[in-house]
Amino acid sequence: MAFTQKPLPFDPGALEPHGMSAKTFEFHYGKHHAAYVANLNKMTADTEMADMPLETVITESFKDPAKSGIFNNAAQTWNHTFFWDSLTPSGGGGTPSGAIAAKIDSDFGGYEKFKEAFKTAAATQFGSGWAWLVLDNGTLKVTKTSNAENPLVQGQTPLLTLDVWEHAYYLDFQNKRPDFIDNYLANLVNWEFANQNLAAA
Ligand code: MN3
Repeated sequence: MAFTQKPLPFDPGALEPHGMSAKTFEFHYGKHHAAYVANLNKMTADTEMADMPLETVITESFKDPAKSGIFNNAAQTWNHTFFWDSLTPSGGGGTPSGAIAAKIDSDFGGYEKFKEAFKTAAATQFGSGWAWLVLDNGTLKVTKTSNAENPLVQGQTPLLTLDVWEHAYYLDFQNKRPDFIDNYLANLVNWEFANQNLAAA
C-alpha cells in the first residue's frame, strides 16, 4: 500500500487574507510536500516499510543511519500534513482557549511567555527546520528541530508546528522569517487542533 498525500484541509487561497498566498500552497503543498510523498513511495517500494504506519517508518528509520533517505522523506511527509492542520483560515492565532490555554498558563506562566519562547525557537533554528509545541512527559515545551527531524523520535507528543524552511515563507515574506512567525502566531495557529492533540495524548 502506497503512502498518500492527505488533501489540504482548506482551499489553497483560504489563507490569503492572512498573508499566505495560493502560490505558496501551489509550491509548498503541490511540489515540495508531494515530492516527499513520491520519494518515500519510491524508496520503500517492495520493502517491509511500505506496509508500516507512517509513524513507525519514521521512528524505525531514524535509528538506522543507512535509512536516512527514508527517514527524511517519511518525516517530511508527516511534518507537512501536521503543519497544514496547525493552520486555520478562520479565527486562528492569538490567545488560545480550552484546556491548552490553562496548560500554557501553568507550564509557561502565561500566553505571552509561550509566545516569546515559540518566536525565539522558530527564529533561531539555523537553516532549515521546524518549531514545535509538544507535550513531553506531561509538560508543555517549545522545541525546534533541524531539517526533517520531529518530536516523535524523542517520544514527545507534537501539538502544533511551524515550518521554518525557507521554502515555507520566501514567496510571501522573502527573507523576513520573523514576520512569517509573527503572522502565524497572530493569525493562523489552529488552537482547536492543538486542543484535540492534547486531549488525545
Ligand atoms: Mn516545508
